[in-house]
Amino acid sequence: MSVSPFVFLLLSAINVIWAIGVAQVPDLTQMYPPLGVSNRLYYISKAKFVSYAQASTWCSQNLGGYPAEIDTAEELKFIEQYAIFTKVRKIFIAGTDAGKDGVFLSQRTGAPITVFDWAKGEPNNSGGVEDCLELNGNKQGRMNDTPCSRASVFHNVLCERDLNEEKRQKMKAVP
Ligand SMILES: [Ca+2]
Ligand SMILES: [Ca+2]
Repeated sequence: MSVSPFVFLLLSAINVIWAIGVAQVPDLTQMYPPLGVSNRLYYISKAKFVSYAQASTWCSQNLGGYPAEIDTAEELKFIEQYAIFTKVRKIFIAGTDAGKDGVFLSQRTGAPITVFDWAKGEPNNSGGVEDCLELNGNKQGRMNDTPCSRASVFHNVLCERDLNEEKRQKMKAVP
């Protein structure tokens, strides 16, 4: 049986502490094994949420991250593999086109999302209410536009914490 190199990047609790310097032992029963690469940490919740806002809160309360923002094609390829690994069907990531249909911006920073890998037939803004983004772990990890909040639609969330960005911000804060 061949083992993908991807599997070796999945982190144990000890490695999460080492990688991001969290003071507390992360509760790994609440998430799929976190994934670490070049000073960035990714983790998918086991909990499901009916709104993006709830999902975003979960990210910050668990390991201090935010719903993952896709910045490059490499990053997208990487987290698609993670989504496929977990087999989770509906996974929130950052991005909303509530302002202008088809123009996706990060909820956290307002920066445009420019890298996409849509599932077949997407984005379709089904029912005119699909303003958020998800990855489908059952469709090669590809993207779909999905409702940001709907009582009957449950999403897990893929969170990201970027230590490079945190370091840059710390340096900027020094007078
Ligand atoms: Ca990112
Ligand atoms: Ca859709």
